[in-house]
Amino acid sequence: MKYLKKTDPEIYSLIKAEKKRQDQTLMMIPSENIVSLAVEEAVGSCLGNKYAEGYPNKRYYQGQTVVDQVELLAQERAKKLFKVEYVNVQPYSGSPANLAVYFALLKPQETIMGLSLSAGGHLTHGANLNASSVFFRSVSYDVGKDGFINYDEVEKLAIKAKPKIIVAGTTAYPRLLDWKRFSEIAKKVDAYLMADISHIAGLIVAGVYPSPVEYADVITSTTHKTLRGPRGAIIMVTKKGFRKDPELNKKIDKAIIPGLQGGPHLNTIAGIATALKEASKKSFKTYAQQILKNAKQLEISFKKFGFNLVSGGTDSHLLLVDLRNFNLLGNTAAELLEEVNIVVNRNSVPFDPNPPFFPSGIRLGTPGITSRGLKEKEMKLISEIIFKVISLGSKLKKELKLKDEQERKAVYRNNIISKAKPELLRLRQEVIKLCRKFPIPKSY
Ligand code: DSN
Repeated sequence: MKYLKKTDPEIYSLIKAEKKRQDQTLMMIPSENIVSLAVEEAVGSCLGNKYAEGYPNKRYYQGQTVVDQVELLAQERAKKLFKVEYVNVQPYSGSPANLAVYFALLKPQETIMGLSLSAGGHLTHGANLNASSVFFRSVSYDVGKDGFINYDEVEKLAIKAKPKIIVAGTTAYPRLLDWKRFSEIAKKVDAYLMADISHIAGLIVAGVYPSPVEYADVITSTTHKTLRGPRGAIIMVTKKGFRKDPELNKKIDKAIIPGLQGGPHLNTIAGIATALKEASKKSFKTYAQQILKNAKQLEISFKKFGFNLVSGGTDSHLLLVDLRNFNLLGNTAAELLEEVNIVVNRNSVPFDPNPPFFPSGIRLGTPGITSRGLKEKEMKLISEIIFKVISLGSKLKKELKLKDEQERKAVYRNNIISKAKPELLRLRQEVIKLCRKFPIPKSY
């Protein structure tokens, strides 16, 4: 970064600081991951200078000979890897991708049906205030008391609400989705089935999580989670989708441009193409298998330490921990863990008595730490550190006689953190030592 250092030392030093933070931190937010330097180079390349509104061989500007090839390559790689008929690689990220599908297939105020935010759905699956519920009518299905989606309830709701699109997708649901059952329900009410596989795309292409390709009509995905690419998204149409609606690709292309977006970010598209090439390697399958093994080990260790896991465990890369038996808010737990360089996010749990800003749980996952090469042995150590931190927080909250309402205020949470400081500093050194032993890889 010698040019950046000279031109803009402030931004240069902020990037250096963030690099140091990432080097010394266990990245356990399940939607985050670490791209290779090859992907970083593609994203930082001169392709970002080019405007290319339209699609390959049908653009509105001149000078497209090279970028057309970039976009076509990304499309071909995605089609091959996901085994689908058609791919649009232009969405800027997951939210615009989902909105584009709604825009393509629905008239204003027609109905979409998705998993509720509180049960682990995404904002764009019809949550309050999101465009998906402002411009369309939205109804939500939930999980049962056991933390699993109850497909009989989904079916009942679909028959009642008659959605035009059923969204099968999650951001905080640790279990497998039953694509077949979703497709049967969609067929019954003549809805499109849209699978949002943002979290699990990498697991699907590696063959360690069931693919929705046989069952969904349309599939959306971000490219930066388990798929380990740059921040972006893709929309895919399956054979089944084309049988239902032969115009699906045209409708989606039109919804992206001119519907929602202008020029595609070709530097990102090149980064997506490179990540797809990396994900087609044999080593990526081993990586994805290890993501699952690591999550399973966390499940086993967490249970041993008395943590309550939503749904009792995981079939994927993520776990949702309900902290009510530790009498600690997700905020306090996540802030204490950040002090020891373990970064997770606070998260609502199903039927959470607390509001989303002060939820009762934390969500964590294994894609980022598996990219560094950590395995089951290290998961045991990490869960032990997490247990020590959270039980210390819980003990101090009791000793300080903090009421639940007080815990919502940063000043009181900081009291817990400052009392815990000596132990937190010691544990932080253990985490840094682990990070040094497993440095962030430059290539995959
Ligand atoms: N914000 C992402 C996540 O953390 O799961 C979803 O878009």
